[in-house]
Amino acid sequence: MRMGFRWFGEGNDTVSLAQIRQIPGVETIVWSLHDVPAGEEWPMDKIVALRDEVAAGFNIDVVESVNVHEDIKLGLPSRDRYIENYKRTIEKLGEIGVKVICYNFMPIFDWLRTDLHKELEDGSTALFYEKARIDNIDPFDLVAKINENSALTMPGWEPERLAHLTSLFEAYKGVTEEKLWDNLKHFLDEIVPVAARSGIRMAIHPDDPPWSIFGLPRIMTGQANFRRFLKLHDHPSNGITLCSGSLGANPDNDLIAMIHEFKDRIPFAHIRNVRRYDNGDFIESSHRTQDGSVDIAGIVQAYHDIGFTGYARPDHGRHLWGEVCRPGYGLYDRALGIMYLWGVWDAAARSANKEGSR
Ligand code: DNO
Ligand code: MN
Repeated sequence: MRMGFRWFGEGNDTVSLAQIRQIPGVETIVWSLHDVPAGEEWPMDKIVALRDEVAAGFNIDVVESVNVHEDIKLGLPSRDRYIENYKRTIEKLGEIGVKVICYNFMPIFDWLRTDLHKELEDGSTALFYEKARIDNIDPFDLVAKINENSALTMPGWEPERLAHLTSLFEAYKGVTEEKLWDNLKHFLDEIVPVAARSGIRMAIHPDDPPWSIFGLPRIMTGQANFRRFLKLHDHPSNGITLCSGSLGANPDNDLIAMIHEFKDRIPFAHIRNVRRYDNGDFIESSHRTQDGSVDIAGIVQAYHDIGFTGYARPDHGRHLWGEVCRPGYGLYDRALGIMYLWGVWDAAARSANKEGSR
C-alpha cells in the first residue's frame, strides 16, 4: 500500500506540503489542476509547474480528478471534442509519469451533503447527509445554502456548472440509467486504450452517496454494478477507486467482498469511515472501526490479504481542534486516519510474517 494525501495546491489549500511531509509514510501527493474547467485540455506548462513544486518531497503518481464534461455523460454530439481533450490530457499526464487517474461519472453533482459542519458528540465537526432533507428539498435551494456556508469551492461543485443547473436538469430528463451506461461505455472505449498506451490506470470513483438523488441516474453504486463496469471494457487500465466511505453509506455494500472480488482492478483506495443511522442519514466519523459503521480495520486487513500494492489515501476527515479548512480536507484528522491505517496494516504484516515462519 502506497500512502497518498490529497493536496489542492499552493494558495488553494490550508495544508502545506511541509506539513504533509511530517505525516509518516506519505509518498504521494494526490493532485489536480483545480482551475482548469471540466472538458478543457490541461496545459502542459501548468502540469509541469505543479510537478516541479511537489517533486522535491513526493511522487505525483495519482491525479484526482480529471473531471468528465457533462456532455460526455449526456452523450451529446459535442462529447467528441471533450473526449479528444480528455485523451490529450491523459497523454500529457503519462509523459510526466502519472500512474493513476481518478474520475467519476456522476450526473451534475459530485459528492453531496446537507451540512458541512455537523457537530459530533466530541465537539469536532464533520460532513453530514440528512436523507429527509435531500428527499424533500429543491436542489436549487440546496445549492444556494451550500454556497453560503462554504468559503471555498468544493471539487465537483465548480461554479460554471452550478450556474447552468436548470438547463442541466432539463438535459438529463431523457437519460435513463441504461443510457448512462451506454455513454460510459463509449467514453471508456475511447479513453482506456490511450491510458494503457500512456502507462496509466483509470480509476472510477463510486457515486456519493451511492443512490439516485433528485431523480438523476446514478450507476456506480455497488458490487454488481462495479462487476458490470469492469466488463464494459475489460482491461487492467480500466479500474476502480474503491471508496469505503462513499460505498459504505449503503449498508448492503460489503467492502471486504469487493476488495477480494476486484483485487486486480483497484489501483486506488479511498479509506474512510461513515456512521449510518437507521433513517438513512450518515456522518463522516473518524477512521477507527468502532467510531462508525464501516469496518475499516477489516478493510485494511483485506487489502493486506490481497497483497495490495496500489495507492491509498485517508479521503475526508473531521474538523478538529478548531481547524479552519476546506470541508473534509483538514490536516489533523486525515493525519490521524493515516496512522490508524498504518497501525492496522503493520499489525497485519507482522501477523502474516509470524504465520509464515511457523
Ligand atoms: C468522496 C471524494 C470525492 C472524489 C471525487 C473523484 O469520497 O473522494 O469527492 O474526490 O468524486 O472524482
Ligand atoms: Mn472517496
